[in-house]
Parts: sequence; structure tokens; C-alpha cells
Amino acid sequence: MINRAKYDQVDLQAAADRLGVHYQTAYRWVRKGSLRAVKVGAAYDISDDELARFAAERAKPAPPPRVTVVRSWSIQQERLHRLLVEGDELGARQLVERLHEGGVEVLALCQELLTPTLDRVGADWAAGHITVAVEHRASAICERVLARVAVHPRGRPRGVAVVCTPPGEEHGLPAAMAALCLRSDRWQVHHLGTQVPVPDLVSLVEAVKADLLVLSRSSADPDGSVEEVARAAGAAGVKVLVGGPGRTLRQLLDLARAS
Ligand code: B12
Repeated sequence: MINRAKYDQVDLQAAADRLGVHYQTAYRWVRKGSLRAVKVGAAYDISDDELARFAAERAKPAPPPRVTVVRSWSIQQERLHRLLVEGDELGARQLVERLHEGGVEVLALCQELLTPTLDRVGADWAAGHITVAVEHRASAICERVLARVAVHPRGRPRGVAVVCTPPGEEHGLPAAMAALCLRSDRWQVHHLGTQVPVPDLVSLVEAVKADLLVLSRSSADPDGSVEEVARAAGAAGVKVLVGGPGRTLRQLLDLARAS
């Protein structure tokens, strides 16, 4: 039998108590190796010195979070454009995720990186430099990259927003970006994608008690559906915001807050 007092050792429960944490937390630290312990049969012993060292380590201020400063968006756009045109999904994902993990906000990622790069992909296509297949692959990669950027801001939501495209509009990426940016600005967002029939859209807007309906589009309004949706949703008492090329996500967030 080991005399703990004699060797200035405490068991794991006592160590947890002294560190002010749950037993399981102390156990996890021991398993990870960050809290050094000696195994005695089925139990663990921790020395006083080790406890003091560990407590002092924990009391040190955490290092400041990594902050990425983007010196040149055009260099990032150039990189992303190359990756998208080559179909390098992993590379595109890593580029965006690295910036996001470095603290770059989703608004900047969408507005300064993805939007101009997609614009360039569109210009490549219009000029015949890339095929429709390459353009489709690039935009599909963007959809998946965007879906991986998770934002979970704390606090009470500002309100409920429904985001989609007007019927006939197949450009779904602006709506995906709008949804992401609204979420990051603490809106509860129902993102419906594209081609939602107007009566179904209105009934969902009513069911979720939306404060806001955001219609995002990249092209003009070939079906004249924007006005139809806006009228129907307006009649249901919801504020409608309509996007379009040349309009920015910053404007969207400002309009949404002002609504
Ligand atoms: C990818 C793409 C497609 C993909 C879309 C896939 C997808 N999942 O989205 C597909 C293959 C479906 C497609 C189809 C077509 N496309 Co296309 N497409 C593009 C491309 C390359 C990128 C679109 C995009 O996502 N842009 C980035 C977005 C995010 O930028 P944005 O449009 O400026 O949007 C911003 C604002 O709207 C704002 N925002 C969003 N919501 C809100 C809300 C509010 C309230 C506010 C204030 C702001 C806001 O945020 C966005 C981000 O900054 C563009 C090129 C370009 N310049 O955009 C062409 C482009 C839009 N397409 C074009 C064309 C011609 C077509 C087709 C007609 C081609 C065809 N012949 O079939 C079809 C139309 C289909 C349809 N009925 O909608 C033209 C449009 C020309 C025009 N003047 O209308 C473009 C500009 C290409 C070009 N250079 O000619 N396309």
C-alpha cells in the first residue's frame, strides 16, 4: 500500500478537486499526457509539484488567436481562379478554409474572393476560353466550399430570413452567399436554393414567420418572377429584399438590419 501523504501524492479525484474541474476532465488530461500521473493499480497518483506546475501552466493567458491579414486580394483571387479552372477542389477548399480559420470574415471571403473570381470564370466562359463543363465544375466546387464554411455566432437572432432565388433563376451561388453572410450576422436563415414555386415559397415564409425574404439573382429577370414573388410575399406582410449583380453583401446586411 502506498502512503500518499508520505510521497506528497494525491489521487485523481483530489487532483480534480484542487484544479476545480470534473474528474473526467482531469482523467482526459492524464490520458493526453498534459497532466503527468503515475499509474498505481487501476488508479492514478499525481504529485503536488506536478499539480502546481499544471495549475501555473493553465493560469497563463491564452495566446492571441491567429489573425490572417490579407495583403492582396488579387493574389488570392488569382490562386482561387487557377484552382477552380484546374478543378482542384481540395486546393480551393484549403485556400478558403485557411483564410476563414485565420479569422477572415465570411463577408470578405464571399465579396472579395469568391465573387470576383466567379466573375472572372464567367468572363472566361463568355470569351470561349473555358468550356461550359469547366465552368460548371468551378461553380460546383464553390458551392461545396461555401457549404463547409460554418458560422455559429452567439446571441439572440436578429430575426428570421428566408433566402432563395426567384423562379427561373438558376444562379444559386449568390443566395448561398447571402444565406451565409446573414447567418454570420446573427439571422436565423432558411436557405431554399433555387426554383421554389411562388405559392410554396409564400406558405413557407408564413409558416416560419419570416421577417425578411431575400431574393438573390445573378441574371436579369427573364420570367418577370421577381415582381410576382415580391407582390405575393409583400401581401403576406414580409419585407422583401432583391439582390442582383453589382449589389453587395454588405448592402444586403445593412438593408436587412434596417428592415
Ligand atoms: C456559375 C454561373 C452559372 C451557373 C450557376 C451555378 C450556381 N450554382 O449558381 C449556371 C451554369 C447554372 C449558369 C447558367 C446561366 N448563366 Co451563368 N454564370 C455563372 C457565373 C460564372 C457565376 C455566377 C455567380 O455565382 N456569381 C457570383 C455572384 C455571387 O455574384 P453576383 O451575381 O454579383 O451576386 C452578388 C449580389 O447579388 C449580392 N447579393 C446576393 N443576394 C443579395 C441580396 C440583396 C438584397 C443584395 C443587396 C445583394 C445580394 O451578393 C452576391 C455576391 O457578391 C456568372 C459570372 C458572373 N459575373 O457572376 C455567369 C453569368 C451570371 N451567367 C450568365 C448567363 C448568360 C447564363 C445563362 C443564360 C447561360 C445559358 N445560355 O444557359 C444561364 C442562365 C440560367 C438561368 N436561367 O438562371 C451571364 C449573365 C449575363 C446577364 N447579363 O444576365 C454571366 C454574367 C456570365 C457572363 N459573363 O456572361 N451560370
